[in-house]
Amino acid sequence: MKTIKVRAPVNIALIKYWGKADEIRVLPTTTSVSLTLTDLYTETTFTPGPFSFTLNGKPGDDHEVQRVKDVLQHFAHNQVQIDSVNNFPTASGLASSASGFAALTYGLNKFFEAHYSLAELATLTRIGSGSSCRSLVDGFAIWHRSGALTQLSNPFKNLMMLIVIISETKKPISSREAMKTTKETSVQYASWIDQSEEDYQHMMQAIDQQNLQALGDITERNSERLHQVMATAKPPIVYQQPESLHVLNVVRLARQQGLLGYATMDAGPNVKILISGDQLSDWEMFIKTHVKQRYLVSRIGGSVYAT
Ligand code: 2P0
Repeated sequence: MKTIKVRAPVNIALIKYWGKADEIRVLPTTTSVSLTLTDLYTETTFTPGPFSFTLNGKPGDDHEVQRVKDVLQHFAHNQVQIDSVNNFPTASGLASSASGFAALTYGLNKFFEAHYSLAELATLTRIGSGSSCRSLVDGFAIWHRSGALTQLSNPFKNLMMLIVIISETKKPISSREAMKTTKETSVQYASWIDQSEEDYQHMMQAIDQQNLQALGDITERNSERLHQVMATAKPPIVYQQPESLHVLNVVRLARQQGLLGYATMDAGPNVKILISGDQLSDWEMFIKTHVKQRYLVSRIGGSVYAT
């Protein structure tokens, strides 16, 4: 066994996953669709030695260590030092657990030479974080209700993502807990599932027709409905902050002025804007003029790999 290093990109869902049909096997109630962010990633180093886990240079807390062990127990060995570093704010709705677990599972497979197939890795990594399976493939990653993971190549060559950082602090409620509460208590949950299925069908058409406007409209509406269904949970779950709503308005304003871009939000206050890369400088200028928070820019694409 020798030291290896693995890099896994963040993935951002355009059709969101929000609830489990099977909590043990981590099967989703809806099919989700995502793209990876080339420039936002987790880099994890695997070194021979007694088990240890650090995240961003600090020993992982009990909860984090337990989740790592939940995945590690599926390998025949456990003698490994795992050091994981994110190049972006951790746990603020930027899908750090997805890139983190994708790197972990893929890396353990290489480090221990376990030879799990992609489908097996997807099944394993879901134990740590459901959405992490989507960081294992390039292009559009589709995580089906059945649990299967498929991939569609991305025909939109010029997509980028601009991420407005509203907050870098840890989220008040974990996605795992929040989606469970939403599923169990929101009267709108059944219609969220139905609508999500429709969104998925329409998105497949938009990708097939290379229709960026349709892709963006579906993305934005799916995200809006995610935050609506969360808000109808008991107690309500609210990740959006006033500054987030301001950025959503700014995106609408930019569109009225001819820019092409669509907003999506996850389990945190940050706003991700899917844009046409040839308008990057116009978008940057627009955001700098209307928004006081800092932002990150990433290219789209790529999947987990050993560096
Ligand atoms: C997504 N999120 O599709 C959705 C949208 C957050 C909002 O998947 O419970 O870490 O470990 O399976 O995958 C974040 O949740 O949750 C997530 P678990 P996960 O990207």
